[in-house]
Amino acid sequence: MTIHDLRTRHGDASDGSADQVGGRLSRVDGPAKITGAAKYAVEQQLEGLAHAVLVESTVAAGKVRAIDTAAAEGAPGVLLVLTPDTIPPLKTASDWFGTPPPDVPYCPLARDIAFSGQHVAAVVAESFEQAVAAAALVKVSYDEAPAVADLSDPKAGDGIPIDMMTKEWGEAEAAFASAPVRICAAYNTPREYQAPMEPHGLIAAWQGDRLTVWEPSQWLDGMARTYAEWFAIPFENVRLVSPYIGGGFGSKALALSHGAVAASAAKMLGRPVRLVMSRPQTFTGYGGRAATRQTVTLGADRDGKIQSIVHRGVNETSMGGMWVEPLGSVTSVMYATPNFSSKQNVVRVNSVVPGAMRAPGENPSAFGIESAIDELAYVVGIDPLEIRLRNYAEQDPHARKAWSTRQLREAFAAGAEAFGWARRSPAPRSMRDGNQLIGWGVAAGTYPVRRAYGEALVRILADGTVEVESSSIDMGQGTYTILAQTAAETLGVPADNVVVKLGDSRFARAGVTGGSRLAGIMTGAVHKAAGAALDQLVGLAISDPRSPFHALQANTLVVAGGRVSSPRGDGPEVSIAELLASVGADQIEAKGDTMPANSTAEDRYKAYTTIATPLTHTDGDYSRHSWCAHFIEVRVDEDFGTVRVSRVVSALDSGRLYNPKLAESQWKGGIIMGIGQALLEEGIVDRRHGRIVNNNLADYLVPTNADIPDIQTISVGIPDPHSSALGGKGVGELAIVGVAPAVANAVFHATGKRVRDLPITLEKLI
Ligand code: MCN
Ligand code: MOS
Repeated sequence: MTIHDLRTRHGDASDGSADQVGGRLSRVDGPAKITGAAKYAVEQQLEGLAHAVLVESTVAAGKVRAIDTAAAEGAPGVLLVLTPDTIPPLKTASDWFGTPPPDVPYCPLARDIAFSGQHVAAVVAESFEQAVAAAALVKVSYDEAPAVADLSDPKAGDGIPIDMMTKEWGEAEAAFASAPVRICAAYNTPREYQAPMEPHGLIAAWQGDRLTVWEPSQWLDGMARTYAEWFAIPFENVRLVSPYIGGGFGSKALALSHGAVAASAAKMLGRPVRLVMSRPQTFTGYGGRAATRQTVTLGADRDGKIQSIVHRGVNETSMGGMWVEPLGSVTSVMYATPNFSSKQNVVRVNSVVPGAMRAPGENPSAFGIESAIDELAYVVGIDPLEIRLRNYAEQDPHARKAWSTRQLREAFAAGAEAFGWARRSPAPRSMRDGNQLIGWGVAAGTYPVRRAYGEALVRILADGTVEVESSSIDMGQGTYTILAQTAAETLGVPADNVVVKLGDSRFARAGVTGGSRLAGIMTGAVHKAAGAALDQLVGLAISDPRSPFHALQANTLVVAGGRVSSPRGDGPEVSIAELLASVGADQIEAKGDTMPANSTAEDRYKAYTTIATPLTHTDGDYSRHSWCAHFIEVRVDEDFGTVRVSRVVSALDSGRLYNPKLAESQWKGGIIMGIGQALLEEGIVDRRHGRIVNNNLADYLVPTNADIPDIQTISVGIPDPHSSALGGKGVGELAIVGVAPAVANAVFHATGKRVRDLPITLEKLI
């Protein structure tokens, strides 16, 4: 059986629209993944493959005094032991904004230690097992220095103010002081980790001064740029290959130091080198979500109308790197308030630099404001849903622009109806089932519509099938599927006749898959490329003297179901293959992109290899966001304090959906991740060594099927022409935003106990 045979189109069988945008086509890559036919990056079988294993720092601060490699070098199968002294220096690469880097050498193995888990050496051997065994023989000694373990470390201090995060209007402090109702509380979120199924890893191979890297990647063009700059070779000389990715959740967008180690080793040996991180190594190979602290103060009148929001936030960053988790992002747009002030600091600690994890910023931000407004609701005695409607922001309160679309009122209404919110008894501890306390909570979420650029190539082959090529990626979101639908709809062919090829940097280019922007960008680019290919096809059919349509003198033709005919139904009807054969064309090819028409080659290079994108979500006249409302039921065991989420209804506005089946799956994935965040996930720091103790999937808990009830999602979006070419808004990150506060609010309703520190574990309830 070939991969193609395995592709089945069982969407809703009754739904004939699977060939179109908006249809419920099943994942076209699903069968290949499930049967094992899909080859992941490190599964490539290459001649002469050698295996690298990292040696990591066991202290969180200080200097490497010495590395004794003698035993490792003498171990069976060992080809190379790399240390800061033996790995050739690379060049420093530019950051993801494309800022020109300083002309200083870059060493991916550290002498100066800034966190436990930093790479200090690597062993390369004939087999993986030999490399693991030899890595254990590398003896590293340190001059250890005192470390700042985490945010609560007394040495951590208040941190550095990030002025660009300040958002202020009105007189927030004064309005708070004079408000009749005042609440003030602190909300904390711990370090959390992306924990994708597939760990970080790669295979690097050189042919002369050309480098091929098979590596799971959310950004082929950006990572290719980094590799090219490290090794001082032209961008075109690097090829990144990443057709399948076992999840990323933000962790796979950048080339990281382990990649530099593997590519250096491959160059030194003249052999391809594979390096795969162990699960514990993934916890420090790329940073997870930064730990955060927020204080939210709300001043309101007795009807629950907000007069003032004063918000202060802090997030962890590393000693040498800068990560800002924008904590005021939801606080500043969710509710109407005449007075507002939000400020943020970052605190340097001895950890890997934190990174992007599904809805960075919006996620913890919503935990603060959506918990705080629930607290306000109880203080003033107003239903938590009603108080949100009373403070509904009719326009973006920060940007002072109209919403492009905001179906949040509709989301509250649809969610409440489906959940049965009207039957909620308001008092905490007033609903129970035996010894289970039942709580119902609500919270809203939002995510901005980020827009950038992408290009696609569409090829109609002689047999009438269609190929779509793009260097964008599918890490599970459904890119393969929605791009097949887009090409199928635009060209008038069945989606089964479209083969989408992604994940190769030789293809037409794309920017980063982050910020839930890829679907909007790439459907736009494919729509444009397919439209251009269709124009060529119809043009040929009308004008080529050999075409069966030539005599018709038509000015347009219809292509549907892969067949070409005249709009009036007179004249012939032939397949695309027959038409191409009649005019002697091998294929038709067209490129489409979403760049401004006058863009230069340099503009394009920048657009695809950096995140310095000019299109903010508040560009022009509108403020663009996705919105959602989560209604959650929890059951809390009165004796043991264990919390189970027993029911979830979420109503979401992501604009037009390209594929409702996949959007629902994305939303559910986000909600599940949010339940994990609410109840389970927490990187636990060993204060003595500044180390994450639970750096494995047995101790770092994520939800299993048994933790997750049926989840109902309701789409309330309408097409949003200001957000994307085809009217969709972001889906991938939206649904995680607001889940944790909805759970916390439900736990308060069940127990009368407000937990402001995630996760909500049983000891916090007793
Ligand atoms: N979609 C849709 N209608 C829309 C928008 C999107 O039907 N209007 C569906 C499509 O199936 C599309 C998917 O939702 O493929 C996601 O689209 P979009 O919101 O544009 O997000 P991206 O394609 O840019 O994906 C990135 C996003 C991010 S930033 C993280 S983090 C995340 C996420 O997607 N990581 C994921 N979802 C993930 N899903 C899986 N399985 N694995 C991850 O690592
Ligand atoms: Mo998503 S955290 O923007 O990759």
